[in-house]
Amino acid sequence: MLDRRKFLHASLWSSAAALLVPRNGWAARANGKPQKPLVISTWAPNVKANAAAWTVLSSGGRAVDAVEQGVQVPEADPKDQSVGYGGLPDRDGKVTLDACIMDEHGNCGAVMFLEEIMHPIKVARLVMEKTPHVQLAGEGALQFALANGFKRENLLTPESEKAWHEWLRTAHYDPMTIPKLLEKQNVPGQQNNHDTIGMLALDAAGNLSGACTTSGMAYKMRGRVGDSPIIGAGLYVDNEIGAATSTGVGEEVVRICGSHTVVELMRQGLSPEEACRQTVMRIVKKRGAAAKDLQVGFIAVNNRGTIGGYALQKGFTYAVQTTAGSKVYESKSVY
Ligand code: SD4
Repeated sequence: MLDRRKFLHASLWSSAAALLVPRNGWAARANGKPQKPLVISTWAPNVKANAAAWTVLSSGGRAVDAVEQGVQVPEADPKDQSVGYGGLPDRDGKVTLDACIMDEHGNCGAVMFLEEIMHPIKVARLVMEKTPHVQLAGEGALQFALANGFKRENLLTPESEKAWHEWLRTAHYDPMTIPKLLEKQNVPGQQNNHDTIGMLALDAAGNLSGACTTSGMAYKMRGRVGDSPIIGAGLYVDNEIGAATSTGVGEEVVRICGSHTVVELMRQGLSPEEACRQTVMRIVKKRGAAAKDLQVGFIAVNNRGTIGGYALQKGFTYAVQTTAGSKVYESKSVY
């Protein structure tokens, strides 16, 4: 994966697009018709994930298949230290994964605290389709994956192990200092650790789905589960209205049922960007001055293909692909 800073610098067109394109109106405005198909993901480097989703969407496939395909790109990328293989471990040096998926019918599945499985999103989909449950965790999720033909793999790369050993020198957990530590260590491809992929798609039939997958906050306590596999927090889809997903400090997102809140605000008539902004502002209201030291970002799409995003801090980006091409946006932010 490209270094994020280099990626943004290299993609001059992307920031130009961000300036030229009205963030609220780009996708849906053509002839007043819904813009579809469409895929939107957290973080600029996920243009590659969008491209994988696009192969499904552009051939008339279902949104749920598109997001499942798309998020497997960072899951399998050893250089992406926030998702799947190569993810930064917990404080005990173990890579533990969280993922969920939700389709246009409100079906959903999730795995959390899952170890040694490269593609947690595929296991989440099987939870959705093959079990009477929504969520499987830890050992049970692993057993379910193995029973369904998944292979155990070591997901801790030498680079992530090295970063963990560096962290152990202080063993101080602070989500906002980890990015600085990684920069100091010059870990390739890693500018900050808020890099969960949340992906939302609107297919040619007008149906919405979403997926979210992560290795969670680096150096978290063993057993910690964030927002990403929690339906309503890290992801929510309502085919009548729209869909939303999040990245950042999961505890803050869970406290406000973040993605569900975004969708409910869109139901009240807000644009995706304004719904994301008002949801972020709930964190500001609850946390007061402490919000200045946190990062949370949301992206959303409504069922007409209008997109939006908003974050607490500067630096949050999102990637969009439509029939008009691929674009990267820098999100507006509170601070
Ligand atoms: C979590 N939301 O586990 C995730 C963190 C994140 O890249 O976005 N990491 O809280």
